[in-house]
Amino acid sequence: MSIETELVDLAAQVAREAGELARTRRAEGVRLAATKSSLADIVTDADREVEALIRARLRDARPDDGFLGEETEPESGESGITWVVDPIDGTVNYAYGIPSYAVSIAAVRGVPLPGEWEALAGAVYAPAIDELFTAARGGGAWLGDRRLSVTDEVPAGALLATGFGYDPSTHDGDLATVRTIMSIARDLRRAGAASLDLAYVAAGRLDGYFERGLKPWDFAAGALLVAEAGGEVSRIDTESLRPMLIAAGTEVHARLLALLEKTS
Ligand code: LIP
Repeated sequence: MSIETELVDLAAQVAREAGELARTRRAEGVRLAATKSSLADIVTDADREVEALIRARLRDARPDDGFLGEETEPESGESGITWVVDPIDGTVNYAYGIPSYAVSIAAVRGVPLPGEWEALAGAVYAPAIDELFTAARGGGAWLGDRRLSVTDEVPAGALLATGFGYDPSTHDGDLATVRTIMSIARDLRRAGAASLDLAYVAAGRLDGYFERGLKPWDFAAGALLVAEAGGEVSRIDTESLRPMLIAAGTEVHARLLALLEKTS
């Protein structure tokens, strides 16, 4: 068995178990545990409990790997592989009871920094609708047993998704970017979970996605899904505090990149 297959099987198994815990806690009622960068940037007890479960399962299975998660301290490992984890991506949706949230688990090799790491495997699991997206490097992207492919033709314009940060002072600039991007769009979606936006690009449910200021755990797994589904993923303004991530099929990616480079 290749390392990529071993890692994606483990990611899928842990994502499912973690997703079931998140779904159960949601049904029981969610408690706000704390706020982070702003009042809008929340963490719930479930976020912390789910990350603890994921961390424990991965440590039991692969004790020499590193861990980089949204809610706990990073840990380097000896194996050269690091797990990049968002226990509940779409936390605000989750807290409000909107079913658009996901467990995102990726395994990367090398320095665990975007642009330096080599993504080997990823799983994005949406427990509320029981959809598990997976990808292993070189093995394609999958929704269950259905192989995924990005779109390439957008005769009516591109169906795009984006998101906004928790810092209200960034909203004017992001909305100005949206205004520019609408010149190539048929419509825009703002679903609130980057990992699912990226999974939907991989599945052809969206023609493209762009967002500034994502954290590594928001996109580590979803970016691999898009690449393995034949799409392109790039980051610009990487020296800024809020790099821009772009993901789409080749034609829409080129159009997005041309427009977004002008606005950066
Ligand atoms: C969220 C992202 C979303 C973005 C939100 C937030 P979280 O991650 O998935 O795309 O627009 O601002 O960053 O905080 O739910 O893990």
